[in-house]
Amino acid sequence: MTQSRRTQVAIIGAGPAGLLLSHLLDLRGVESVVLEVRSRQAVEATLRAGVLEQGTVDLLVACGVGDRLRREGFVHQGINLRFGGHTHRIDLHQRTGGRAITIYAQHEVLRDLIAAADAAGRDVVFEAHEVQVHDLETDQPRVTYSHDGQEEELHCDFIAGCDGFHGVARPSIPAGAIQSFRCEYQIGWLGMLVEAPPSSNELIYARHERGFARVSTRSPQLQRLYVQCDPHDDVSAWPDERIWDELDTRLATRDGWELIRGRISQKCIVSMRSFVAEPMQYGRLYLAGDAAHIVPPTGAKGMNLAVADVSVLAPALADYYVTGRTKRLRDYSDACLPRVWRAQRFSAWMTSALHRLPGMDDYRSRLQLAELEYLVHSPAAVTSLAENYVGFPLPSAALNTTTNMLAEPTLCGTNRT
Ligand code: RFL
Ligand code: PHB
Repeated sequence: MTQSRRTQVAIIGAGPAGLLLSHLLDLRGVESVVLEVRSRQAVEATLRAGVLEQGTVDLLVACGVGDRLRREGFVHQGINLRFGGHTHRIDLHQRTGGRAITIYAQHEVLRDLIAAADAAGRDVVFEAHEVQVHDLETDQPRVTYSHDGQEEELHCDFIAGCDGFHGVARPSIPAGAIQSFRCEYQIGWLGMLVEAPPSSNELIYARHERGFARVSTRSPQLQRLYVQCDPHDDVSAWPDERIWDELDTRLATRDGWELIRGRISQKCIVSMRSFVAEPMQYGRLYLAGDAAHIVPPTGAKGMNLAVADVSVLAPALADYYVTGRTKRLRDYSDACLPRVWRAQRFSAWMTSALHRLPGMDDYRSRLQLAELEYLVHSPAAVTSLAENYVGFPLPSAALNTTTNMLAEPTLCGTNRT
């Protein structure tokens, strides 16, 4: 027999978008249930992003989940571009009036958000299978799923599709109701975790004839390294010796800089693509994060965009419960898309400026070098790179995370516009 229950907002996906949305709603007195297909252990262990924009850090701190991030994250005031055997430091701090990025792994952010959900007694259902959304065009949508062999039905006022690029929310929208924009770059990144102290104090983005390479860090004992590869490669095509050879070649400098080696503990390959769904909503379903848009990881924007989306969606939903008005919800997609496209432009530009793209001939390779030479010698171009890389501030309303819902009349379940 199907078991039924009710919440205000059903959230699909316990990634950064879903877990942060649930947290921000809770602070505003709005109830939610998060449904996640994977186990808690898998969610807390999956390696992904590492670069948090200043605005993301500010929001996580303002909403009370930033203590460990502030203690354990590494604040970086610059990044290095390396090409032609030379390294050029981009001073993010100086170029952006004191802003910076923080290196703190995505799964650590998720651990902090899950701990906050536990502390607040919020409902996060891990291993929720066969999730399906229903009645999106009505004001009483539903989500069905199975959990522990039991069929479940969750009635709600709104559904947030925070289930990533391969989730179920976006494909549930009728064909023709949203427009998709996409680009496949036909290149991949092989990412590894290396048990060794950092080879560089700040991230290195290297452009080389043989392809891109990147040096990042996770802790005083762990490095995160990437090399451009064929997206169809299997990791078995990349034994350790090949990885070290490629990294040494692509990262070589004229001043004898050396990459610190260590045991490679994980390898995985990701394909570079860009995607945007417009609008990011349909009926009572709102898409956020990778469910609505993805970027190649070169610009380190994906998780930051997921955070920016829910920083708009949470107050819009809360506003509905306080005032009964749906205007901010109707405007959700329009409010998010300018930032999404700005990040698309920047990520596509950084990807094409630093990678060996398929079909790239000698002429285009020289143009790429000329672009980078211009960039590092032009204060205007450096400032443009820096302000995009550290990210644009979130709207100030997003940082006001403690709207006192209890002081206001609650119109839960009504349909006023
Ligand atoms: P996520 O993180 O994919 O979370 C979606 C969650 O939904 C679950 N799910 C379902 N649950 C229930 N039912 C279903 N049918 C479901 N289908 C899926 C999934 O299990 C998952 O838990 O999406 P979200 O929350 O939108 O967050 C997006 C970010 O994860 C992503 O954009 C970033 O990781 C991208 N990214 C980076 N972003 C940054 O801002 N800075 C970085 O430095 C950065 N580096 C990276 C990256 C992504 C990378 N890869 C692996 C593509 C580096 C790499 C290598
Ligand atoms: C990472 O540390 O994993 C990382 C850093 C910069 C990027 C992407 C990923 O552009």
